[in-house]
Amino acid sequence: MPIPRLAIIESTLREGEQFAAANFTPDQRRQIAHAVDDFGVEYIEVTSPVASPQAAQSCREIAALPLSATVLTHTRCVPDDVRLAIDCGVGGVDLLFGTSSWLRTHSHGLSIDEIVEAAALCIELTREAGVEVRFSCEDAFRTDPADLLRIHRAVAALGVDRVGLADTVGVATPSQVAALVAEVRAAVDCDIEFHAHNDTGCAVANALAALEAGATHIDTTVLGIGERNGIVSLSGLVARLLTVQPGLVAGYRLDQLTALDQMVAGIIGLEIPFTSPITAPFAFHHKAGIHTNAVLRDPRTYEPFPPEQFGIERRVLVAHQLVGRHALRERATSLGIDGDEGWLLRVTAEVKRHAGERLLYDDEVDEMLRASAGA
Ligand code: HCA
Ligand code: CU
Repeated sequence: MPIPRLAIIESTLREGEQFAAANFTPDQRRQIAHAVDDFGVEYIEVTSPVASPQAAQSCREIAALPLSATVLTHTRCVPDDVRLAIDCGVGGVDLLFGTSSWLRTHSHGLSIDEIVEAAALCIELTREAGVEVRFSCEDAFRTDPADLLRIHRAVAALGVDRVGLADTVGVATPSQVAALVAEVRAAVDCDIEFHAHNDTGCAVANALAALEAGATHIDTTVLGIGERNGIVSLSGLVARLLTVQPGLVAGYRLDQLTALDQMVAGIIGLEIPFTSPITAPFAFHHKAGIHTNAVLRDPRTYEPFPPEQFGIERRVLVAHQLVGRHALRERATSLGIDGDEGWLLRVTAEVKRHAGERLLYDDEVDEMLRASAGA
């Protein structure tokens, strides 16, 4: 069954700020808000205004920007926090509560009924203000499923726009996510949001499992930054969906993804991780001769999707000992150099010999092609 729809809740300005290396200035927050808005996300989530006077100031500023996305803020189920959030002018309030026995014992000590009671008051306040309201269970996958369903049914009956499930410590497997989201899907009529941490490397896979089971909203951050090693990355979600159901991401400005990742990487002072889908510096570099031969004939052989849609050029690497003659032929042709098959075999052997001995650079290979062609 195709996934009926997707809305991205871009949380670089909330979950992303919880990343160890992220300390955004007000200017950087505005810059990020504009960039993810231009990319086309439906929602931008910002840090709770309760966090600090600066957070409140930024929340007001971002909420007042001329953005297409709806600005949400994260809020505990505390009436004064909700009042402040609404006063900041946001378009929606993301309420949350820790519902696992871990958090109920070691964090707030409340029973399920008390959680629903606290939520009810805040849901009412938010609805009265005429803005969107979501209620999410923190640590949903270590919460007794009967408790989770009871809470979600209760808040859905109180009129929330969305219920949320957070895999707060990144322990859920795709099949667990599919099963629990399907149970929630059957229990409520409202939208379902999923928030996945990446502690075990399953965040993106879990997001897909959630969507396939009926979730409608996925939380992302640029580069996946967040608490510990973060959550679903925007580029990871885009890559995942592109091979499954490209129509779901066709409306986003995919050509801006690399610049977006580069911008946030620059702000936090880190490189884009080499494992980052789509935007990693070598994501469309091809090396081994056995691959490059096929790639040069038809790039679909070794690419999940064409790089051109992201404004990225594929590269076929030639300065290494795994180089194949087809790659060198291509390189020579691009330099306007021609030669027969014997020449190609000789120059291939030469490149391999040099590259086996030391690090070789592209311009040295170009020089070998020129010199041997002229010889
Ligand atoms: C947090 C916890 C959270 C909330 C997710 C959500 C998590 O940092 O406050 O709002 O659904 O991972 O549980 O990010
Ligand atoms: Cu989180």
